[in-house]
Amino acid sequence: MSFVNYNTKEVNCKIVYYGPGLGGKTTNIQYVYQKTSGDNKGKMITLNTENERTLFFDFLPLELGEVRGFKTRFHLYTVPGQVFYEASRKLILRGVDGIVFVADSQVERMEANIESLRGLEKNLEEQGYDISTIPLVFQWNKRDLPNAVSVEDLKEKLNKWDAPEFDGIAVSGNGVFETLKSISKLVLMNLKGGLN
Ligand SMILES: Nc1nc2c(ncn2[C@@H]2O[C@H](COP(=O)(O)OP(=O)(O)OP(=O)(O)O)[C@@H](O)[C@H]2O)c(=O)[nH]1
Ligand SMILES: [Mg+2]
Repeated sequence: MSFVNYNTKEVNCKIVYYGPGLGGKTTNIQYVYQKTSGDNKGKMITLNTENERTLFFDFLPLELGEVRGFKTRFHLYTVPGQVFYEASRKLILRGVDGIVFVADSQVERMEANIESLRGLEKNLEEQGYDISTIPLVFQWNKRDLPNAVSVEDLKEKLNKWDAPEFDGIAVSGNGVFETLKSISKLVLMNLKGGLN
């Protein structure tokens, strides 16, 4: 749930990057961090295992301009994708305003994508959210790899809600800002009616 401060005219929104382990969630927000100027970003916080897997979360605060005179601040989080960190994922989803599902296009990760998405649906439901109404965007990541399945296949198996979707090669930044712009727009549209 976004936090609106009417005294300081600020809005804080929470965007969570969700998806299977090694899908490229951390790479997405690292790229955003690298390409955003210092005035508009805060410190990126990363809690990793020694082999660079996300242990608890990554966190990046961003300022993305004004909407109706309110300064908008986005807090980007990633969840740890490894299967056994379910409790952390639940915690990180609390108060979420928008979700980027980063799918791994590789054929051998299709089951992991499906399982992760199922987990997301369930975790949202437990917190009283409905995946069909919450702002949601898909990123088909790792399009550069030879074992990537077709986008049609990913769409059919994962995007039942016809949510916006983008091809990604997060290691080189392809699709990263398109994805972020799309989700922030959806979140702000959801919120706009409430800003007066
Ligand atoms: N070839 C290729 N590799 C990628 C791409 N995006 C990310 N990677 C690589 O995939 C590996 C995992 O990326 P991460 O961003 O750490 O994945 P994650 O989703 O945060 O993983 P967890 O934290 O374990 O959930 C890294 O070695 C990345 O460099 C991509 O588009 N193409
Ligand atoms: Mg990670």
